[in-house]
Amino acid sequence: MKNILITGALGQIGSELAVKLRSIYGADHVVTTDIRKTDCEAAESGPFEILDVTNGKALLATAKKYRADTIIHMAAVLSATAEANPVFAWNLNMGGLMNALEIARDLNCQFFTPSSIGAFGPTTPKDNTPQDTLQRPTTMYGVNKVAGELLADYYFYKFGVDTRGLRFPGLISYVTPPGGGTTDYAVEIYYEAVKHKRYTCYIAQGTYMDMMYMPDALNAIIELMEADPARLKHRNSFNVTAMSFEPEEIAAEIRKAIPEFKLHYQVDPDRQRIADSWPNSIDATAATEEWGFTTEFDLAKMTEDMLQQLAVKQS
Ligand code: VAH
Repeated sequence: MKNILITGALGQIGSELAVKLRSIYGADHVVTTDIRKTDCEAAESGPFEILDVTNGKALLATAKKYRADTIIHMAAVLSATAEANPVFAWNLNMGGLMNALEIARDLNCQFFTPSSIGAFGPTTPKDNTPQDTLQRPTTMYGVNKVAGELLADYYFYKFGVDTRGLRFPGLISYVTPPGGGTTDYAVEIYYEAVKHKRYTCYIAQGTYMDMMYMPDALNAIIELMEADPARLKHRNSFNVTAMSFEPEEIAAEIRKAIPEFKLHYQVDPDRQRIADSWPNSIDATAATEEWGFTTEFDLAKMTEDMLQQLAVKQS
């Protein structure tokens, strides 16, 4: 990877990935793009362009302007937003992806886009979900992710585009809060714990979902993109996870640092329905075997770092 274009670069993953990639490849070798500019390091530490990924001509012009040889396509809406606006989500998530894949084909770029545990549905085996299994999601986001996996694989098999992807679990970070996700509670709880020592959770007690701390997610993207293609039996997309927990478990970990922390519940039926359709835990063996996937952060280590970082950020 030497000239990287990131779409959706000011979102939860992109905003931290851009900074990390610039530290590795050089600021001028990573152009960040998003639908609007916000004051953040990802927009100000190197070249930035306002870009609507549903405008294929603009995306092509930007890729040519920066001589992109790698496209990291992050622009999409997440599960809860997609479920509330399914037609908008299809047009953005699939229209943007199609444009990005076409440009990767046209300009011979390596290509990454994330999938999600949302690509699985209620008929998928829920525990230790295999890499290769039934995928019949019941959400627009899940339909987008399965279609996206198939489309990215198609561009690999049909046109030889070097496409690679990861099925991410819920991602937790203290830099850019997520928006419109189902797993966002696992981020909000830390912010609220530091600010108010209490949190009202919209996901029901006992709801297990896979999660990962952002530093592990960023490393996974870079390690996958740098992996020897000859070792890859899969492309789009690899199961990756670091942990699986339910709200009470993250609260118990928080109480080790904030003993008076209180967790309440006010379940959001829409996001609960999405969460209930997803696995309890997934199996990441294929990622480990094919390109050495590992993680550094478990729930205890992540909680310690999140609370420390947020105490500084919110002071
Ligand atoms: C969401 N954070 O909640 C995203 C992610 C696995 C969850 O895809 O929609």
